[in-house]
Amino acid sequence: MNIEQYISKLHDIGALKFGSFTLKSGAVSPFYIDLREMISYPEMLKATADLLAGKISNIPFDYISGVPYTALPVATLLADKLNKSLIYIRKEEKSYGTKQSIIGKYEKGKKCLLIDDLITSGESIMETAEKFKNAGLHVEDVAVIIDRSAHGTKLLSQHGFRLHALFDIHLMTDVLERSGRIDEKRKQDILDFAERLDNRRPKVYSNALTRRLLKIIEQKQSRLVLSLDVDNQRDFFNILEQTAPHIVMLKTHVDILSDFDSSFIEKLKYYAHAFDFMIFEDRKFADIGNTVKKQYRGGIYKISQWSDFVTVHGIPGDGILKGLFDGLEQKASFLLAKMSSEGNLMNDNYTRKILEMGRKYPEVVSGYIGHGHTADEIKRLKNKIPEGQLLLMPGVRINPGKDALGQQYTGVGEAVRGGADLIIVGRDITRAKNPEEKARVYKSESVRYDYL
Ligand code: 5BU
Repeated sequence: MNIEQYISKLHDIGALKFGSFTLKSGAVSPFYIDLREMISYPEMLKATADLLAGKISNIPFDYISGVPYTALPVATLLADKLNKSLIYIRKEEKSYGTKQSIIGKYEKGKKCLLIDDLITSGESIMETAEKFKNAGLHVEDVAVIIDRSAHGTKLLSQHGFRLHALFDIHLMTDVLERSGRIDEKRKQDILDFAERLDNRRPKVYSNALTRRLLKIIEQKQSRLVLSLDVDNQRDFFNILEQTAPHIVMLKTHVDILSDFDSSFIEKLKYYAHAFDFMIFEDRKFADIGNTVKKQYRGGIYKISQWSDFVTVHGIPGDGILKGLFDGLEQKASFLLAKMSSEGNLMNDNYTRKILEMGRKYPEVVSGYIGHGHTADEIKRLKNKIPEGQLLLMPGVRINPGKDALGQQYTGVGEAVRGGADLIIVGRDITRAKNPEEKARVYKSESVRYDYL
């Protein structure tokens, strides 16, 4: 069986499924791979071992190990074929007896080849490799049936492992499309999905505040920022109380409130702590360093005392960042790279310069406010964002459109498909009959393509 026949056969036996699958994270994937049932098809099990044997023929190793349960039968066949002995790590920790978690005889200092069914992030296979290493074995090579991540090879090589995959999702979709098993649209959906997963993979984030935000995203399974633009405290806290469980960050325009007093800040901090969200005052600073320094720390609002993040215009040059953040700890900004309003003057050249500026100050620039009308436009912007910084998108609504004053809305699906790390939603939630329910909808839309 050659690889093309093998992929087609995997589809025929139901190991590769296409449609709409809700993953553990709640994200909806256009494909699903389940190789467990392959054991019911002896010719497929044998073909897997044969193809793997061809793939690893030049690699020196002493033992073969399959990761239980799915890869273990394949590894057994391969061990038989190559006349190598098998070892494996039991899936469940043994709490009695010898406490030895590696099953099978081995000598320390020897090389072990790891076999798994598929890799997505590479993390679980690296964890297994670590256990073998702790037991005194060398693991350098990992062979899998499917590499379904776009950059799995790179990821593993950064950690000192070589990945050998029978096929990746590019080959998989090519073969299935050519044989008429999927159409071109489905193929594109699958490739897009995989790419988005890769974009969302944890990176080295620019500063401690960004990392905290990412942690909350993971815990709350939400990428929703609520923009709470109401003019009195009663409405403010009423809406906040209903929506707080669904948001990861609250965006304020504190100067909109007509009844602001210091109790507002105390209450706000209390909610942020109780419901675990961060605070972001959308102040859009835009003056010389000396002035913004005073605006940020002083006046009646004393923003620097309670807001984790603020928005900043790069137009005055990078002195604005020094003025704002010099001497402050645990505070960061989002630079305005592209506004959502119609006719705004931020052209591609301006956006590029803002990203260049932000790249130089990862400690105080957690990301950028950006906007696009389609997933592709957003994706193009997202791809330019420096590593470790985020893309936040306002002008997002379930239904695309405009308001009467030049605000432009892109559909939430486009924003999320384009790879926005956070979506900022205001009136569609705050003016809803039931803000709680609306926030819940945005929350689940916002993580539609996450893989956690
Ligand atoms: P809306 O009600 O979802 O339209 O509220 C959007 C919020 O985001 C509002 O507070 C704006 O001030 C803010 N915003 C924006 O809409 N577009 C931008 O480019 C920037 C901020 Br920057």
